[in-house]
Amino acid sequence: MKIMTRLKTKLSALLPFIGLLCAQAQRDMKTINDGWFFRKASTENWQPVNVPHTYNLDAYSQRNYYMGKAFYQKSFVLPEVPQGKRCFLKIDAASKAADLMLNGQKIGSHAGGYSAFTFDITPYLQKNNTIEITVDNSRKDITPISADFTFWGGIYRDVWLITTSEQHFNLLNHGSDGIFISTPHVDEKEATIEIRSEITNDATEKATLEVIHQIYDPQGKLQQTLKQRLSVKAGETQTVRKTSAIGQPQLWSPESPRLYEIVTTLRNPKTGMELDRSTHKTGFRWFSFDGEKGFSLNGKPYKLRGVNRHQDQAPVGVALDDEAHRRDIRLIKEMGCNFIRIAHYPQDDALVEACDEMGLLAWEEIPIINIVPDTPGYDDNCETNLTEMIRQHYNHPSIIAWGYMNEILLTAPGPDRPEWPACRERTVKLAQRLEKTLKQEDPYRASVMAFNMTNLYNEIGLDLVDVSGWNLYHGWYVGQLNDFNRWMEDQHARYPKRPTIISEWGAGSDRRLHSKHPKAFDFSIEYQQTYVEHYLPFIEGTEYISGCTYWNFIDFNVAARQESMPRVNNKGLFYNDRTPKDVSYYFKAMWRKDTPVLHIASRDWPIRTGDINEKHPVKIYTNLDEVELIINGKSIGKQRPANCHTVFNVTLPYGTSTLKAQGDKNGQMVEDVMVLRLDAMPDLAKGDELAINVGSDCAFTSDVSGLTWLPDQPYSKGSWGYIEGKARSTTSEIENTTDGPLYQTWRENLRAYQIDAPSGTYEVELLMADVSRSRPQLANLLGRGDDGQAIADSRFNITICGRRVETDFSPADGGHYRQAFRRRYIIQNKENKIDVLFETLKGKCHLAGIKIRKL
Ligand code: GCB
Ligand code: CA
Repeated sequence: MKIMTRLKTKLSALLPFIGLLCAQAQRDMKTINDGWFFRKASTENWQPVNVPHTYNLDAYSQRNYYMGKAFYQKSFVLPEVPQGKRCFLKIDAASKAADLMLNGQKIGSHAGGYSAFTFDITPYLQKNNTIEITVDNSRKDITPISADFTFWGGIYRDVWLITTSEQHFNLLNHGSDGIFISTPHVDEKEATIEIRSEITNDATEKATLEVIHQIYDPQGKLQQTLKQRLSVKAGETQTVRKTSAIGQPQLWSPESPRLYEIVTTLRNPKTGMELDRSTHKTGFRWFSFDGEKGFSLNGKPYKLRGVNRHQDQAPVGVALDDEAHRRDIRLIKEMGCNFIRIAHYPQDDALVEACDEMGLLAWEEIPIINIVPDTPGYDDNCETNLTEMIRQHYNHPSIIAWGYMNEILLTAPGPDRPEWPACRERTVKLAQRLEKTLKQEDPYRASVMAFNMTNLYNEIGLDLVDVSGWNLYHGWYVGQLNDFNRWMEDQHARYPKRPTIISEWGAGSDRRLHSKHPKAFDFSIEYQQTYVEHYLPFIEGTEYISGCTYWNFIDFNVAARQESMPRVNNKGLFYNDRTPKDVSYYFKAMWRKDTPVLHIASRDWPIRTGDINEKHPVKIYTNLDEVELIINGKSIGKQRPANCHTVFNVTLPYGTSTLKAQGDKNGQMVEDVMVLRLDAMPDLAKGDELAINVGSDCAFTSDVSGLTWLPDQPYSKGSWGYIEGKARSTTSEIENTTDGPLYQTWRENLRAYQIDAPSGTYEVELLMADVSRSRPQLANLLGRGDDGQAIADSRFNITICGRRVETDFSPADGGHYRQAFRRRYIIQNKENKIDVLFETLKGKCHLAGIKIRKL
């Protein structure tokens, strides 16, 4: 094989392994992330890679990203095969499934893309070693099988080589390290700590051993030492349980995340030699969920304020280094969150450790989403995934809840369908099984599930979990904003004892789209703001709601999603590159009481177009009582914000203006400064381009050309606009353009588009797309804004300034469905107006955009 010879020439690079395996006693851990070779099953070409690695960067450019097998290989040399030691290979995640070989022998396999797994590789080691791992992200028996995110394939977390002595803590327990710390009881006066450790003796003789736990307080002072001797037969694993009381525990909370450290060592009591060692952190806190009173932490009512977190970031997908995970927790904390839903799957250890250290309570879950399939092996795999998640992250004090199903009835057949009884039975049976496992594994945390907008969850018994999470998108996918309040009020009236949390709520936004009249599904920055400004006060003001997690922290990749930014779910409070959207400062203003927040919310809309007399809204997000706005050194006045925001409607000079917002918080002056630009309305006489986003209330600014397409308007004399017709829209992807949103809105059945302009020669450009054949959408899109069908098979004539430019024409001519196109016509305007007349022959004529320029 070609690769083998190539690998052999790299021997010198692999020498560090030798040192590792010669180390004395104790545990030796190192990553072996570098020096791998990779190929997809679809190609013969090996390429050198490091892990974390994903083979799905294609998800950034195509809907049908690669789903299938891929191979990873790495070779290394040992000068001598280790004696009296054990070697383990630990992989923090390989999606979705992995088969492992060492030196041609199978060492095991793992099913599940989001948790770690470990194998004892000692028996297979020799002088020259080759690890071969086959990864497969297409397996249908492994959850998730359907969901609104990309199933990134690859070894996308760390790979570890761990060497221990022959007596060691059990590293073969579902990816954990065999040490489990819990705090079954905590109050201000006293806490109980329970430490369970599993000790394995891999030697050929019985061993007398000693386990020692040293508990250090947050200041690093040794508080207690717990010891136990045991004797373990050859080849056996034994469990030692130690329980102890800690007086006056220093409590852990998001506001003061005080961690105790527990150093666990395994010794030979005769020689005193240390055999193994592992360090963990724990924290003392207690909590409860209540149907009337909501959540409480350490005995006090405590609103959970959080976001959901997907992990991906362009251009690396999910192949993230640890510091990226920690950076996210820092940003989430800074916004004022005290809570995170680690959704929809277990995430990197670095993330959960950061939650402990920086102070975020956490809900972590496994990805059982949309429907429970009737696939052999699926349920068993779900249970294993749940067990792995709990055992791997058991010791983290930040975690308060484990989840195992998300919107599990979303794509299930409805109760009126013949398949329903079987599906319902399957779903409830799996939930019951997982609930039981969860409580056996961890009786000290809450179980939780996320429901979507139907009461069926309660009716069929999926309310078996401790806490009902509601994913509610009223005012986005369905209904009006107020339906959200009504939904929760109705739920609470019906089930007053059920603890509830708003596990998802969110609206999409696209920096290129802006509106003074925002509405659901226009993807404007302004609608997302309107949406959150409605939801959050209700959540904050309603005692029985334990709290919320906004969907989502970031704009994240979904290869199959369409909407305004294909392949992106743009409900983020931050862009995918982690720069904040203005809206994130609303949360910060609402949630941070410890620091003044003052933010001019126009970073996402820094360039406006309009007349000199026109009023422009300038929104301020703040937690101050009063704010003054100063434009170019001149005060516009003071306003008192309500609901953490206020809007100044201002006129601006053309060009750039410096905006300064200022106020004081307890005598401390705070200010925020930004530059805003006002461009004059295009003047055709001067050769400006007049570009109009026909059929939309949104201004659209192309991020390629920087040109702004103005919102549409009805025609009035001396101006421009449409004559008759109806505005429509679609969420289907429009291809062949980077300006998709322009084409996703159009006006149909218009009689004319008219622009009053001085006589002369003009170029008139019409923007169109055949949108009649929309693509099937993801299950999540509950059908808002898809009007495309209405214009199927339309044919029409177009006449501009008396000249027929298109006859019996259809945007679908040539079979270019959903393809954007622009056509430019050079015309003579002799009557001080450009009128584009439409004459429908069949169906409905339509126009998505128009651009005029005088030559
Ligand atoms: C949901 C899903 C989540 C989606 C979200 C959305 O309810 O739980 O996975 O991404 O809605 O944006 O549609
Ligand atoms: Ca349009």
